[in-house]
Amino acid sequence: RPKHERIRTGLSKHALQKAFNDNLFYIQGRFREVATRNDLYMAAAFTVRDRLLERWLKSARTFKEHNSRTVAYLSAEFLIGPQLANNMLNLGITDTARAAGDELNLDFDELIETEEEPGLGNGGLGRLAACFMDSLATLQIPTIGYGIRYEFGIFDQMIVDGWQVEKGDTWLRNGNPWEIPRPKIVFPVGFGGRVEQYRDDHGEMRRRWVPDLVVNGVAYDTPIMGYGVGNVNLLRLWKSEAPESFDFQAFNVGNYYGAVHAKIEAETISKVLYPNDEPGVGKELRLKQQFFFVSCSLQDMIRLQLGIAGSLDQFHEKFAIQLNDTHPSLAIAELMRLLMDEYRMPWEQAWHITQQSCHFTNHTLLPEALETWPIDLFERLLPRHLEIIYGINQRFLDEVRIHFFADETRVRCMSLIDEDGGRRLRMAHLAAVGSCAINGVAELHSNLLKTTVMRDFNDLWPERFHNITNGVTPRRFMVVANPRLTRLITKTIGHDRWIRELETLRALEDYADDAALQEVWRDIKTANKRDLSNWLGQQTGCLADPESLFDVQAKRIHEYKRQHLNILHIISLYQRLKNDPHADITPRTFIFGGKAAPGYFLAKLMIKLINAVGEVINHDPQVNGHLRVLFMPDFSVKNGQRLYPAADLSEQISLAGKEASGTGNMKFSMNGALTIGTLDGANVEIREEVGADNFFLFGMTAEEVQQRQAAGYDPRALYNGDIEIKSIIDLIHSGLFSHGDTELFQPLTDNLIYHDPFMVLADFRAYVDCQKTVDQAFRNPASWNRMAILNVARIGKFSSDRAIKEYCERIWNIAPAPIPL
Ligand code: DL6
Repeated sequence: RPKHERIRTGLSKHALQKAFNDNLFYIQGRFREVATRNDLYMAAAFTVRDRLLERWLKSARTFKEHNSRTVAYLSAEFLIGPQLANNMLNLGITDTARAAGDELNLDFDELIETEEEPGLGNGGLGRLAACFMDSLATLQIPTIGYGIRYEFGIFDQMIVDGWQVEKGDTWLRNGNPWEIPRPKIVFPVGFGGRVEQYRDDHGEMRRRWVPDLVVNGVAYDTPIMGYGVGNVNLLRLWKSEAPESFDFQAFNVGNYYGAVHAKIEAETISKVLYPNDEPGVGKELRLKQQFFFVSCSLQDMIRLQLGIAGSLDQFHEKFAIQLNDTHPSLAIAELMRLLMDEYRMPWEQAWHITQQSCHFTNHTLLPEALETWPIDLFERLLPRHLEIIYGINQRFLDEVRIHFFADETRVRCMSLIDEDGGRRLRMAHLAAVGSCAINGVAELHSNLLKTTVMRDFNDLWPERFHNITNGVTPRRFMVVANPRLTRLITKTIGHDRWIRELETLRALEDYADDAALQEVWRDIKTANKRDLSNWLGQQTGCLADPESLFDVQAKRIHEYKRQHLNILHIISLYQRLKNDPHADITPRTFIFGGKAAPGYFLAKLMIKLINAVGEVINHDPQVNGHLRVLFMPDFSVKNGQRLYPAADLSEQISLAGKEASGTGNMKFSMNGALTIGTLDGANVEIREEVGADNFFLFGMTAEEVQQRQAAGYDPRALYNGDIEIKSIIDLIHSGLFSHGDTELFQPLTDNLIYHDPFMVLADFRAYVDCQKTVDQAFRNPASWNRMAILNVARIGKFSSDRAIKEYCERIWNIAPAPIPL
């Protein structure tokens, strides 16, 4: 082989060094003496990327030759996190690269730290998609992840005077070494216009869409490498651009500003990621985004299938399309349109192919998050799709009428169109009707899905409903995030197969009582806590004592997740210490992390309250040896990787029935944090797995929540009847945490006293009592460490590898296509 090829693909230390120097010189155009940190990072990233490319092309060629069945994972969000460390791990070159870097006098950790992460998601849903991409590649399942290449991802969060301040996320400003633009893979996407009737060449009457705006979607590809295998999959994200013809037409008629405006409008589509928990925001653009990426992705799949098979008759055998929530559910109408209008398929055949191709995952039962679109807006943007949806609805409702025999109430409830108030299109219904499988993301959530929001659908098609409990990748969230623990586990159980077979961690159970292991375990935790404390000290100016209990709640800030329940508990401890400075309380550091949607007032006020309480407590010499409250700014995948390994206690305290699954709960537990949690989402299954003795349970069950609400929940009675609750809320109200301002937090305190939609006060007593048990438990390091070891030993079920195997077997009917190394 020619020498330059070896330099691009070789895995030896020498090859890596040579490639690094070449990339710095020839790609970055820099020599070492003047190279910036970013230049060095880019050279390292290109060096790693080169090594992925060869395997990627081999994978692509093999899949094409074998016409392998392929998963098309459609998701409006992919929160993939930093790529450098993860790709080195998956390639198996971490140690060699570190040694190569040392010899070149490079600060390896600094290079990894330099990487800016693509924040192309809000939280759980987008991160799940990324974990699934990792597992799909590792399990050798041919996959294309399709999404949007947002120019601005989730905002960067700063904390100014205790408030969240949003800063634009300019993640692309220094270049993105992982993506490869594909200017030749480009598809037109229409909007607006009208539908025409015409007679085709065979004399048949047909309908076609004549949009009045067309934008282009250009592909940007990121290779996704499996761990320890030759397989590399593809993440294909679409960027919107104006077609060139566009400007020329306008220029020709002398409309220069019109041309510029149209260009900007086209490019706006992939400009910015929207928050998923802010009702009523940016509606029209969001609908455009959804249609844009779905249409590009389907046109791409059709191109691939025609290239291989020459016909679309077997499209559903080639592609298993997974709709990640309702955001891509327009795929159902668009695939129908493409098959019928562009490829002249009859309705029945197009419907069969569409329904057999599509599968739908629901990620939330919160009514405000269930997407609906006003019909008039939808019709204005997608008139032909509305016609098709009416056609689907008519046939579907005929089936409903016959199945439920003239039950018009069901017809109204199940219709794709909500006729109450303004007419709206129900996206979850469209997704359910157009998919052959529907799944929830944890046992409890899937059951609630079947008995509440999708009850009628479950009555009609019980065989379509499944549960696939979420999972997360141990590669990123254990091996990359927690190298100390990784080494200890491997040494203890004598192999590193656990990294791809997480269930084998069970072998750790045998050592749970081993005093020597418990001690090393604790040392590692303390070292991780020290690292976090140092980092937080730099960020916030406030240090934490690594010997104290690190009590962490990191997730989106939302009322249903109940960060305010946590704050009420902190204030209760503060009160106890103020009333009795000798009160016997285990020293604790409370750490919060998470972003609030920019327009979600109460969530932003919760952030302010956390910081305000922290400011008072951290500066009160009477208590600050016991309590600390820190807010980690800008929670992200990267910052999460700092938190999970350092937590002693993981706060999973949502109101039962509200958190579909949660995945942070899994990440904490696999790093040896014990959970304090309600019976919500995947907490239920985590507790089953790790054992009730190794989990701090409190609070109402989902059933009790329903009963209590049905009986008429009155938070005022709790406020008036429980002197501790009253004194805490009154303390907030008194202005103690707001420099005497008694109004600042009133929206929050009033909300708790008069509405309390997420029953914080109802669960308060149980939570505080449970925290007392935690306090006692932490005083016995041997038994605490034993519990932590057992958590890790029994967490195997929550690997995303297990989840993906279940999707493959139960939903997609797809087998691995191994690419030899
Ligand atoms: O399934 C991934 C993740 C779950 O773990 C969380 O419990 C759930 O809240 C989250 N759902 C969303 C919903 N967004 N929308 N629409 O992010 O999904």
